Amino acid sequence: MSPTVSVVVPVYNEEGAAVQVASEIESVFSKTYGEGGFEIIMVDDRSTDASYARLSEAKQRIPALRVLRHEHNSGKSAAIRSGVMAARAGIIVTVDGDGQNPPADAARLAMILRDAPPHVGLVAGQRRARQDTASKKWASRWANGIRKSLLNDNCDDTACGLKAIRRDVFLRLPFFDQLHRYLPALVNREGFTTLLEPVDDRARTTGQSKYTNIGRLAVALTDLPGVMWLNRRLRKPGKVSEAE
Ligand SMILES: Nc1nc2c(ncn2[C@@H]2O[C@H](COP(=O)(O)OP(=O)(O)O)[C@@H](O)[C@H]2O)c(=O)[nH]1
Ligand SMILES: [Mg+2]
Repeated sequence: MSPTVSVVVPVYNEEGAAVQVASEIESVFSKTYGEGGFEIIMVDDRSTDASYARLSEAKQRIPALRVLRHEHNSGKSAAIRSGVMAARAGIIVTVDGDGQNPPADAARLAMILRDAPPHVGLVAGQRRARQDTASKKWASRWANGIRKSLLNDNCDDTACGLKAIRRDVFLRLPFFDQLHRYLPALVNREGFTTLLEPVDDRARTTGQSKYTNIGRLAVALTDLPGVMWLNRRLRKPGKVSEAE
């Protein structure tokens, strides 16, 4: 029997947090979805620390846990995509591997998507009070404002790691590095609706953030025009019918 929800967790150098994240997800999801109702797919992006070894070892204790590993480091979006491709459920929920996202919120987002009408493709978490540095919050507010006005995606926090998405919708999206920051815009482009849902955020207690403000600005300057180009090049065939 296939699970109802696949929890996909991108992991890069999170040896201090990854196993704890898997255990917390297991305890929350087994209550909500029951044994066999969910799977946890942790995708190690060729970490240079002990993340993969620790997760592989934790598989003995956590039956719902699957551990994938990339041959080459290729970024968070690629890790999410590998997890979605391997997933056995029709509903995916993504959770960061650093412990900042509360698993209870992940279970709730997946439930909202499961109960939503089919035109809802994505339920995107929006962090109420981000537990990050002031400079990161300021840069993020600024970047989100620009992206929102240019793409009209109505989303104030696209970088939130918590997102529930239909697997078939995700697989229809064009893939590029940093795709995960543009999910609302790309899901809307496919004709699906995005629901925004407030979630909590926790401070990072171990490891280091993988992103800097300058690094994110540099990729945004490439990606934003790219997504605008994708939107301009969209042509919609409307309903596709087949002769009887
Ligand atoms: N697989 C993979 N995951 C990454 C990469 N960079 C960041 N992540 C994961 O994405 C999540 C969010 O990254 P983080 O550095 O905490 O970003 P922040 O919360 O915005 O500071 C964490 O689970 C990271 O382990 C990467 O290059 N590959
Ligand atoms: Mg984080």
